Amino acid sequence: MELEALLESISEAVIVGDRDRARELAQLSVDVGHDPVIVIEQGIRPAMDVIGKRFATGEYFLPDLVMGAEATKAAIAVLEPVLTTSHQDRPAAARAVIGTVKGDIHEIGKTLVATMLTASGFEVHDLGVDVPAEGFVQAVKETNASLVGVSALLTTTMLEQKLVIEALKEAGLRERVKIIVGGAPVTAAWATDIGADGYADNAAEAAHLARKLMELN
Ligand code: B1M
Repeated sequence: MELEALLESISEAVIVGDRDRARELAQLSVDVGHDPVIVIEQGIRPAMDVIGKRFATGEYFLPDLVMGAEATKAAIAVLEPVLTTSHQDRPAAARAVIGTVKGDIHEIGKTLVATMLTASGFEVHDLGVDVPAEGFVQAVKETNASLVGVSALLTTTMLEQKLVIEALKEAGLRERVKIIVGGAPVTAAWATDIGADGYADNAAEAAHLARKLMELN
């Protein structure tokens, strides 16, 4: 299947929440050798935006969000091994901790960033979702990580990103780590305002930024 047609079909499968079709199309994209990053960023992510917009306008309801997320996760489960194996030969670049902030259970984007960081050679400790500021502090202490990734998907929870940075400062760890932030409502201006070291719009950019901040590029 041509890339354009594949992107359109996988997008449609995610929008209607057809998990089996999404998985099948992801497998097809792997079989024909399409770039998984393109499939995710140009096929799946725009589909999630459509779902989000339909939810916001009342056309879709919570179960539709859940079904879209399930279809996305099924597709990504097929694409993920390709993302990680393509860079497996690189030595561990640095240690990173990543999580979605307290009060926020959106995991898909954060997990993709974790995957891309792993693919870029980072040893990644994924703290999961709904992680309080102290959780990030504790993880930095325990792992001696030099990179902290903080994801937030809600306009209400993005404020928590600021609290994570403040907590790291209070714990005397701020100078030891580079902090990157991201998630749908997050902007570069917000990252600057809260004193983060950088912002990335997507998982591939996040990995690139992380390597740059670690002076690994
Ligand atoms: Co929610 N949700 N949701 N949701 N959800 C949004 C975010 C929303 C924009 C939809 C909408 O109304 N238009 C809206 C937020 C509105 C706002 O804050 N202004 C919203 C809402 C309102 C809610 C609830 C409050 C709904 C309710 O209960 N009434 C609720 C909140 C729950 C909570 O967290 N406390 C809720 C729940 C859910 C589900 C659980 C049903 C589900 C998540 C399932 C899961 O993750 N397991 C869900 C989903 C699926 C979405 C949308 C539709 C899709 C999110 C997604 O997975 N996108 C979303 C709409 C949207 O984003 N357009 C929406 C795909 C993913 C690949 O993209 O996560 O953006 P994304 O990640 C990208 C980049 O942002 C970036 O790279 C990723 C890969 O390219 N990135 C980083 C992400 N983190 C990064 C970190 C970095 C760098 C880059 O550095 C560390």
